[in-house]
Amino acid sequence: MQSTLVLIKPDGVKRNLIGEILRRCEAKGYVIEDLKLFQPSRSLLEEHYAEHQGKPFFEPLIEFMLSGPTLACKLGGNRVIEGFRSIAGTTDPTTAAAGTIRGDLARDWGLNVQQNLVHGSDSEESAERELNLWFG
Ligand code: DAT
Ligand code: MG
Repeated sequence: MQSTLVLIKPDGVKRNLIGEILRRCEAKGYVIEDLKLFQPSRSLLEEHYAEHQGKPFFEPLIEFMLSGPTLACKLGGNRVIEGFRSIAGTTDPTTAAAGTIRGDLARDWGLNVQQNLVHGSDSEESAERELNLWFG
């Protein structure tokens, strides 16, 4: 069994999409192993997004993630890391495929950061690091 970190970002929480997004995870067959709704600190977010430090969208991304509570979810299942990213869709919500969380439920609001509802770990190494950060 594998586990991944899923975040429902502040846009998803504010838009009352927690139920819809978790429903899609469960309907796909993955298992919710832990849940935590809270406002992460700047230092947690900077560590979480460390790979993007120095990029032009880094500070807007952190500010967006500080704009309200996030739901952190430990999601489990065989190949869930790959599988959740597949049901989430690609990063840019405008072009994310229909049928995915981002493709069906998100769009570009014309802000300088992509408000794309969810985060999912991108590798086993990231999942272990991120689960420790958010649930450790
Ligand atoms: P993902 O969340 O699909 O793994 P990522 O790790 O490359 O994407 O980027 C993290 C977040 O940063 C992403 O969900 C939204 C934001 N972001 C990424 N690229 C961006 C860009 N070119 N402009 C604005 N925001 C961006
Ligand atoms: Mg990423």
